[in-house]
Amino acid sequence: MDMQDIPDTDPQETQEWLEALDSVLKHEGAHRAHFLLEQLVDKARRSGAYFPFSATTAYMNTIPPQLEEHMPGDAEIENRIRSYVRWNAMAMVIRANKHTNVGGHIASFASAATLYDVGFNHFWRAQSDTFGGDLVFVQGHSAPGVYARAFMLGRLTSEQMDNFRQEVDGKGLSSYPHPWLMPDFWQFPTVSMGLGPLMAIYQARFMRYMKDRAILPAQGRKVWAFMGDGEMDEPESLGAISLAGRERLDNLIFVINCNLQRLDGPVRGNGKIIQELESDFRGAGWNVIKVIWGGYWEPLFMRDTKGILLKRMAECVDGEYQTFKSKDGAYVRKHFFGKYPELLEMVSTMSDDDIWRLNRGGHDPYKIYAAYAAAMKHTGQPTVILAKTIKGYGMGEAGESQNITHQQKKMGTSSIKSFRDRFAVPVPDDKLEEVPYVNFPEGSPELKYMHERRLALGGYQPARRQKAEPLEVPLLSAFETLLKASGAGRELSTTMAFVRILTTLVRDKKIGKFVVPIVPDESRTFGMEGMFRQLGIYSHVGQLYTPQDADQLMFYKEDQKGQVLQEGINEPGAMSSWIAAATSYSTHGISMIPFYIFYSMFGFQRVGDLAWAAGDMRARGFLLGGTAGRTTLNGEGLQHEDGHSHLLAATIPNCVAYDPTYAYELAVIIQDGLRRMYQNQEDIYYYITVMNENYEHPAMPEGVEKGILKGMYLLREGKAKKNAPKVQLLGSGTILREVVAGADLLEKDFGIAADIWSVTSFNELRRDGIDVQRWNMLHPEAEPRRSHIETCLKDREGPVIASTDYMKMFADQVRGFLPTHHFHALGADGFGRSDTREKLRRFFEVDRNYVAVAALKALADMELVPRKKVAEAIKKYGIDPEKPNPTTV
Ligand SMILES: Cc1ncc(C[n+]2csc(CCOP(=O)(O)OP(=O)(O)O)c2C)c(N)n1
Ligand SMILES: [Mg+2]
Repeated sequence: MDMQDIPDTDPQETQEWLEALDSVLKHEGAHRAHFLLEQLVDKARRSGAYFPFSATTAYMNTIPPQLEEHMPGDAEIENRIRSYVRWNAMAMVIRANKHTNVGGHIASFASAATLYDVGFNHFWRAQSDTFGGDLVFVQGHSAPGVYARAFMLGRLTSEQMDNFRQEVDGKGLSSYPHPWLMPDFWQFPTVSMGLGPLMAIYQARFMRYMKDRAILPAQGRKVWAFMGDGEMDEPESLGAISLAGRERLDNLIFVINCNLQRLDGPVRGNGKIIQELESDFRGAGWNVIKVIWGGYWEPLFMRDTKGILLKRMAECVDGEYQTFKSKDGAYVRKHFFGKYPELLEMVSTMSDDDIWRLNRGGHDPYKIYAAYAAAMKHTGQPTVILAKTIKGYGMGEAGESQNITHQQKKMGTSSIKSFRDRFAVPVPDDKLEEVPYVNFPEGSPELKYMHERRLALGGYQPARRQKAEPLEVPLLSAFETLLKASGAGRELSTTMAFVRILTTLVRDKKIGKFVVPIVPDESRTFGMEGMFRQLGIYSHVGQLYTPQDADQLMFYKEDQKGQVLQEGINEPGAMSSWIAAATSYSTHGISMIPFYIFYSMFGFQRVGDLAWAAGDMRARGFLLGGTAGRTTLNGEGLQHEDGHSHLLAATIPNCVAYDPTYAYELAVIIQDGLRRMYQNQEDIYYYITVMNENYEHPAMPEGVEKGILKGMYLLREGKAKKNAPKVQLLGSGTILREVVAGADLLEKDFGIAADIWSVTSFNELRRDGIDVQRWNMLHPEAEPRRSHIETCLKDREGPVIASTDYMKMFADQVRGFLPTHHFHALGADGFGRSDTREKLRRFFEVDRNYVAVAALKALADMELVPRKKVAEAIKKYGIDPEKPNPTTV
């Protein structure tokens, strides 16, 4: 039973208890009152009484008026500024949609204007030479309001405003916050709902990691994240709040704009989103500040001695609250106050207009200021501010509180007129049609005020730093041991080679401390447990227990200065940590070098949208897809064997992906990645697959570095007799070794000369091919350029056979850029299954025998060998021609 449903069977007794409490509050304070109440509840529970748990408080503002910190500054001026910002935000959307259909949103910012305004005027400190700045995640659909303010401050031109959502010809403004598109303005992409809240939590956590490791000074910086109430239904939005609570991230402030609506309709028509979120966040250990009612309600609360108003407020559901604000004062009188005669009496002297003016907390700058000030001061917990607002505030019949409001991008002249009147914007009637931008003249008190407020807070926002001090990265020779042959009988996997590289890097005097190893719960899988002890696992509180393995060399060491981020079984969280580290050059002006290693199957397909956001954010760092390949992970199966992560990586334009085979290839790739990202400061990131199959590694052949980086190089020249038929065999990852074995079979059994090419990146070969093809198309009369793959193969004879441990589509990417059309791709299409590597390679038809058969068939198609040779090989290698296609079984 809810509190409000329990009948008061003895009001006099109730009154006595309440008076006793009042007296304690008055004479001994809130702490004492809290203590007594907890004692009472505890006593009752221990005596066997059943008290249902309630994580919610009354449907009131958390901060009572007498404890509100008063807003400094000039409220009148701020109000005028806000009105102009509102108008310009609306105008830019309407103007953009007059001659185009580019879309845009008015209603979201209309509901959030005051929430942003108070932040910009009083709280958000810019980054400067001496201060790191607060980080503000702006809600994606509120972007027009942020542009409007930047325009008034002279940071954007009216031409740019008119080019909202029209970026192609230059001088445009992106629809939403996208650092990729506006690299000196937006810091955080937020429009894919849920990612903003999740990334903000890890941003705050990473900021503390940097501080604990003495890389950043303690400056009391905050991460502010704005989000919609509908957005909170995304699992990503709430999924990490317990981490923020557990780690007591008091540098984090969420502001949830509870306008009660999402795109289609109410968020919780039959309930109350603010109450629901309050219990979620309180349960997760957050400080919750509800900003529900505006100041105009206060006289009514004073008269609500019997709590009837509060009861009415509590029993109303959000669907009703929304409907009230789509009507008028008379409707609210009848349907809200009208339910109880005492309430009707309470408002009897108020006009309908007075009733209509009863405001919501999220539209009252004083209440918002008080909430923000309290959040800034709160220690030991993250804070969430739940602000109740009205969607489409000020849009009147064109959208205020209406279900259609989210997508409203046009307003009729009469709605524009009432918008103008409501916010007193000086646009004459004959200009209304045009919806002109408004601004305060140079030297006006308002414009001065706007600039002064920002200067007092260190400068303008949003603003994004594009470069940091370059790092001095090690030369390739630092990884010398990996460039040499591993030696007879000394087998290792590329994962082990990677761990050696990482170990070398963390020991590097110049950049070692900037390296951030990140793992979900898989360090032991990757052989990285040595780093636990060596580097320590980051924990803000250090280690409060003796670890079970304390007597061992590589014990589980948690440490406040720990370098490893061990995220638990939480790939989205680990990815968000990686993003925070990979963008640290911008957010903190210090380049960090994150290496996030994970089960490749739980990479791109699990956190693909974050990987996309990372590209947008111009992240710089390394992602390592461990235990990669569909046939290489012995014995696992359908959910673990990755045959497509490279294709997913290819969808991200600035992600450079490699599938190396040998330790020296890995060393060359990582060294060059360090050079490109941290020395040259290119906005790219790396995805590298590493495998767990142990084998011997050859020494690096002379002069192959360039080829490794471009995507392919000649590994071995065909050895057969001079006039023998020739084939070009391409391979990547562990399957390259099957290709080598296949070449041996071709030479030994059929006298065919096979040149072997190690393809480190089909993705890069394709990008290069497309680029060259495009240039040649547009320069028909110029000397044609050649792609790297064409340069490699142009003077080589025979068909091309490419084999990988990924879907055939992976190798097939290069088909269009070859000098020959005789091309065949082998790959592991279909669901994985558990078995040994040998069996799986046979099953997926990527083993050495299939390499040989595919090569012979391609030669037969070119009439360079008779067809019967192919049949012979099929028989010789014990292949069943009637075996079903592995994709189908
Ligand atoms: C992952 C994802 N799904 C769907 C959308 C499309 N979308 C954009 S805004 C919106 C409604 C947002 O409602 P709310 O979070 O309450 O924000 P408001 O505009 O009300 O402030 C939706 C569904 C999106 N941007 N991202
Ligand atoms: Mg909403």
